[in-house]
Amino acid sequence: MAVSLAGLFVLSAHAYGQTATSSGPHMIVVKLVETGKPVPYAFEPAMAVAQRGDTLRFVEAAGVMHNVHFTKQAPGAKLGSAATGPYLMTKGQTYDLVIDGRFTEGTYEYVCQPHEMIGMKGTLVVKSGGVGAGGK
Ligand SMILES: [Cu+2]
Repeated sequence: MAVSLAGLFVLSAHAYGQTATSSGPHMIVVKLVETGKPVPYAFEPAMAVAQRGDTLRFVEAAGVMHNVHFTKQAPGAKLGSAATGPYLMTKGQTYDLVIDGRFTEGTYEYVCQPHEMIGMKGTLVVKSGGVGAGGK
């Protein structure tokens, strides 16, 4: 009983300042798709908005080699090895990127390295996760 009450408290603290339907960490799915137009491959959707604690899940949906490589990070961000994700090859394969303390608020841009030249790119906007999301 005490444990579940504590859990509820954490959830409601996280939801502070959010809309009623937005509570707790989210799984945000970005598919790596074959579109045919105007660029043959794309991140779908091309823009994702996340908060600290969310997970960005990239899903291989084309069966073509893709990855996620950040070309722009928000000031103060320290993605480290997460700046370049592993190659995804097989349909349904996923790559999860947790939006944790490595990420600061701001705008991030990423590309798929094999398809950077043909414009396969995406944008990630990280917004404040509310209470306690401050880093140092
Ligand atoms: Cu690609």
